[in-house]
Amino acid sequence: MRRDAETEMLPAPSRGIAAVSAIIVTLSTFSFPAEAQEEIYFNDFEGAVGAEWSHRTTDRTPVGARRFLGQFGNGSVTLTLHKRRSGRVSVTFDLYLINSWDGNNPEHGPDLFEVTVASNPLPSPPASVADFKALLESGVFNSAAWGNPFLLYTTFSNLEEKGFTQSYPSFFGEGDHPPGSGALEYDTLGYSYFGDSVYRLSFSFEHPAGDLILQFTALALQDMSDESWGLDNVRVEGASVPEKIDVFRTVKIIAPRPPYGELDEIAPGEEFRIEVELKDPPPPGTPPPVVEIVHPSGAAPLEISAAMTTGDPRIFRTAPIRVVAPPP
Ligand SMILES: [Ca+2]
Ligand SMILES: [Ca+2]
Ligand SMILES: [Ca+2]
Repeated sequence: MRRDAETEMLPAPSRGIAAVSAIIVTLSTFSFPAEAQEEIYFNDFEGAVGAEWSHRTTDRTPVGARRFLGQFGNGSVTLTLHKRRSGRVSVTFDLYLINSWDGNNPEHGPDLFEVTVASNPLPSPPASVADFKALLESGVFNSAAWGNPFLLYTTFSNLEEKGFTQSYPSFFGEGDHPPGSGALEYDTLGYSYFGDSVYRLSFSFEHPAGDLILQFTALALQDMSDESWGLDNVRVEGASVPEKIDVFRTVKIIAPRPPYGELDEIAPGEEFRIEVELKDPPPPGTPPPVVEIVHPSGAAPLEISAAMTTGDPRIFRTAPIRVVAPPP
């Protein structure tokens, strides 16, 4: 893939430099190859649980002795990760729903589970289930303008014995499905009070660089002995390569006589170089970018494509470019 470096030239000044009088280098479309995904985080909770989790309780399932994060009742558990690049994030995890989750049943439920991107929050998060439901019904909770912070807001039911329906795989308020709809496993973990279920949930969303905070929340549950939950096999993948570099530390024109900076005037016959310094090195194996300079008159007295190379992976510099006078 070719990397382009855009340049613009200012109109010729009045002081009589005939050809190229001033150059401003913007390099606004300098870009690297298509983004790849890499694993940012994985934990199956068979070993240690680190400080990235707000709660570090673990338990083992009665059948299979699978170790997982939990058990939890009402409230939130967060995972905080440092994300080096902006771009698409993919999250996959197994949700263990233990004992008598009642789904949409209005008497014993609704038994709600929510996943949000807490590092990209709503302007004013809902304070209660009722507020959240009002937000849901307003149709704005999933606004792209808010960065799609709500990945999941739904109910689950383990109560096929009583025919209690659940919202999943729809959002709460948008569906009424049989217990266990969409489950990876049903009644496999060995819990005796109306059983259990396992859902493998995957989400993908855009997120800026910086801390990524995923928040897992249960709402409106009965006691922990009645219904609880846990997490297992949590995997987070994120962009390993930026789609576009917009992190120039400096862009300058280097010529034999000072001073030279971002904006400069260069007379015919003079040589100059363009140097770009990035804040971060580009991915290994990335070919050098190309800078293009075209005279604004369209007469193309200075039409140059110059590869930029140096020994430092963060610094690109053109070979000397000679300014020539435009044709009469
Ligand atoms: Ca496990
Ligand atoms: Ca229950
Ligand atoms: Ca319940």
